[in-house]
Amino acid sequence: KSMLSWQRTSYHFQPDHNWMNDPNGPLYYKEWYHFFYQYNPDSAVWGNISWGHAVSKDLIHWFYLPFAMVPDHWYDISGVWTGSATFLPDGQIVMIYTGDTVDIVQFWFPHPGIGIKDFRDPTTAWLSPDGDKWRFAIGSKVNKTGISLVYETVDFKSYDMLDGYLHEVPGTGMWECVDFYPVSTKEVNGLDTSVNGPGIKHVLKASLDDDKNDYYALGTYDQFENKWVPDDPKLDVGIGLRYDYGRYYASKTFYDQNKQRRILWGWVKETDSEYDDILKGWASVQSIPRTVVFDRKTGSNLLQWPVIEVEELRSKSVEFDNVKLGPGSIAPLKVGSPSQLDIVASFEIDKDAFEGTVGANASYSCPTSGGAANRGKLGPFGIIVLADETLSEGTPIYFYVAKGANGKAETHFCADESRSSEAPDVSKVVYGSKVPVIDGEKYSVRSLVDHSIVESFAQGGRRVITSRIYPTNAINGAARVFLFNNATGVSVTASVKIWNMGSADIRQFPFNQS
Ligand code: DQQ
Repeated sequence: KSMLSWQRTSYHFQPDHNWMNDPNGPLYYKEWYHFFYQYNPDSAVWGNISWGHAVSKDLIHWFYLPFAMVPDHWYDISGVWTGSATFLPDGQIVMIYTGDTVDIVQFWFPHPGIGIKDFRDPTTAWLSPDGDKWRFAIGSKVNKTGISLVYETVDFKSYDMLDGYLHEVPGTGMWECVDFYPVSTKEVNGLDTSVNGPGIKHVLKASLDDDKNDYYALGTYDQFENKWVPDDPKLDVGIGLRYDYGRYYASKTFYDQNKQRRILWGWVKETDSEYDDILKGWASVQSIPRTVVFDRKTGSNLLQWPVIEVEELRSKSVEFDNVKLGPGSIAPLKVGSPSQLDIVASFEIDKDAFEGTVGANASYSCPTSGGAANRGKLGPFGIIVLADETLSEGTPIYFYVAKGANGKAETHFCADESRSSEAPDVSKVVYGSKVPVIDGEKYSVRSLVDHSIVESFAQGGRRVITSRIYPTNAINGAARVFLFNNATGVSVTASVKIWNMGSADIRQFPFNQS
């Protein structure tokens, strides 16, 4: 255990020990943020699923509380699965969740054409157009078509299924952990789940059981027809945008009425072996909660950003301004606490060389183009985190600009895990996607580094990549940070600010203290 103990994160939420998965029923109530999570009280692998519970004043420092729910009724005896919270006008809170019965059936309201095991994870409820009924969605599938169904209720005791589907997308398989919420196209504040009307789009998110990623799409919700229609059918749920192009699943938002914002939680799974998880005695972390807003610049994306409270952990900072990086160069950055950092970096590529370059790896794609070692005319360039002195280990987070013969440029944002660890039995892939870069914008990235997790946000949160990595040399104080430019055809100018990050205080609630 001690050999692997450095892998524990210092400012991400995780239980003291054992297995955790999906975030459940997050909410703000009587001046406390409440967080619930799928939890196995007995071991570091999935099973005996109960609801763990923790509270916080700031979403960073937490007190663990006793379990909120354990499998103790016939309808959830095999597990208290994922669910969501709804506030009623009289101040009551309703939690609706999926119960797993003795024969591993997710008991709810049987529906023709739908398998009894393919039916789960109710959303937060919203009000029907006339305001007298509650509605919520669940995820399911019919053959290989992912679907979402909507139920209506007055009292959360009896329910009617509405006709048809909220939405369906062929070929996407089972939809888990559906999320459905409004975003303002005009203002930066978040919206309560029941809000609809002009200047509002609705986000529909599904966690695809088949490929274990969270896909969202922007669209319009017709509450009278109870149908959601994507803005762009090519970017529909499950075939278009992801919240995160790394390790991230079963996410869920809630409206924080305290600060008028919508906050996204997501489960970050281990990518080491189950054997290592048992040795460590724990598995999984939650991402740093993120605020979610509509990207008014592109009109076609969400922006995700770590909640402002994480900045409370920032301490000493160092700045490196206008660092010139010639083609094929690398520059070490001296930082204080290299395994706990908040890094903000921006890059500009030499204008004349950029414009003079025509046709540069137009078919580039992060997952398949050979990672940060593959040099092109206009990329890759970026930062390397959790590296050791000799770069035998390190994780490059980078941009790669591709340019078609027509002179049109496209930017890719990637994270390359292939040299992140010398340990056997850990998954090491190259993550990433294209990212829209608007005229006048620099290439910009923010990375939160916390021992074995790196969350990276490009272009103000238009694209996000979470990496779960297990270095063996680049640990604690031995880790290093580098800037690099592996492009062959351009110089890059980088400006970077790096903060040391303190640790979050996460412990049992002191019940015995007065
Ligand atoms: N995890 C829960 C289910 C959900 C799945 C069970 C997603 O409710 O569909 O632990 O990770």
